[in-house]
Amino acid sequence: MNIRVNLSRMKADLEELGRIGRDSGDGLTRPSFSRADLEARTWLKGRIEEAGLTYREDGAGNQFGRLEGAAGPAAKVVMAGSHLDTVPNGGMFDGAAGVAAALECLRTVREEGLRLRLPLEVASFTDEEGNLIGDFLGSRAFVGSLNRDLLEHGTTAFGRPLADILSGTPYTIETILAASGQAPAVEAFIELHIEQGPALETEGIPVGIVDNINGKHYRWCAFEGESGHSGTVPLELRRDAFLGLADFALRATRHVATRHYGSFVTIGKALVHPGAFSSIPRRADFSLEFRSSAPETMAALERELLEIAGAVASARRLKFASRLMDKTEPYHVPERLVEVLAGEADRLGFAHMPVTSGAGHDAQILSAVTDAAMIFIPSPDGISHAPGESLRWEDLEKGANLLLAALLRLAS
Ligand code: HGY
Ligand code: MN
Ligand code: MN
Repeated sequence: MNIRVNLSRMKADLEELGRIGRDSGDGLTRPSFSRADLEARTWLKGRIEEAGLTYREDGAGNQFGRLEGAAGPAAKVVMAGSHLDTVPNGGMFDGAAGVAAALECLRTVREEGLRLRLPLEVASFTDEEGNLIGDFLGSRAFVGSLNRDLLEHGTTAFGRPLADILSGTPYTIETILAASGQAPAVEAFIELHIEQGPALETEGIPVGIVDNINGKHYRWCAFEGESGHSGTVPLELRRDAFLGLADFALRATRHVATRHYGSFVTIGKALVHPGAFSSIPRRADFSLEFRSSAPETMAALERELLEIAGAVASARRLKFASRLMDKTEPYHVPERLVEVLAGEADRLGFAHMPVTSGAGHDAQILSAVTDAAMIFIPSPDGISHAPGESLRWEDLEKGANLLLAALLRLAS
């Protein structure tokens, strides 16, 4: 079958969606269940219904559009999609490109009057970005891997409990936990996404076929020392928590760069107490995030980075404590899907290359219940999670046509 997506329709969808949640920093701030997100949800529901697909939501607010297949409603579904939520001051294509491409594929199949063997679904998952409780709230709800205790007692990025954020929406912790019971059996899941890194752009290749998705480990940590007057306590007598953090940050980065090249470590958030210019920092709270594509490297990084923190604490007469906030395992994409995507890309005449995803994605979570794969398209200048995030429309068209070809093959 030689059917193709309609780029101008996808472009119009993304431009319209890109106006929902505009912030003062010329980016998009559309965290799940915010006013902007609720507006985007309404927009997506309308587009799904206009496309003649059957709309549904589950208890976690995950949104779906369905096109029935000849094998009937109980058959396994071939699913494609991503997420509509964004990081604060993010870009307009992270997640949205995958939802728009999946919607366009199903719209095209329906318009062509094709009756495939298996049903197709477009999916948009709640809170991929982790503004609520850990990353991937929606896709974790879908696969049934959520922790009730965390949902009830965890604190969201807004400093408020989840139940607070949910008030005023049709969802509760109970409906979120019940979402997996509503999930259909899935034959395969494919997510189109911007690469968010420089690999495809550097090689000048329009399509990436993801072979691995890095695991991520995220802890909230603290060094504890002793406050004092910045003008009277001699340097050699201080127990300065900020210096502990600074020392750890440099040693941890050097360690990962030299002993685990290709893995990542980031301290993205730090709070110094009491935070006065004339007080020696008594406490430094900070986020510690590390990522790698190998499970054994993730285990080594956890052990070694905590050892470094302990060594810094004892050298500086500080206390160190940390707690796990969230973690995902590295994911290796099954050969059968890599072969489908590579075969269809060859048939379409698209140059492609294997890419490891440094970013986490819903596909990684869906892999708990089905085979999941990803199609990457280039991120000009490798920019993402920032207002400058962009894509080239001709690359999106290639990626979406590859997605369409893969869906037709998997559902036939
Ligand atoms: O953190 C991640 O990699 C994803 O963007 N949530
Ligand atoms: Mn994303
Ligand atoms: Mn993201």
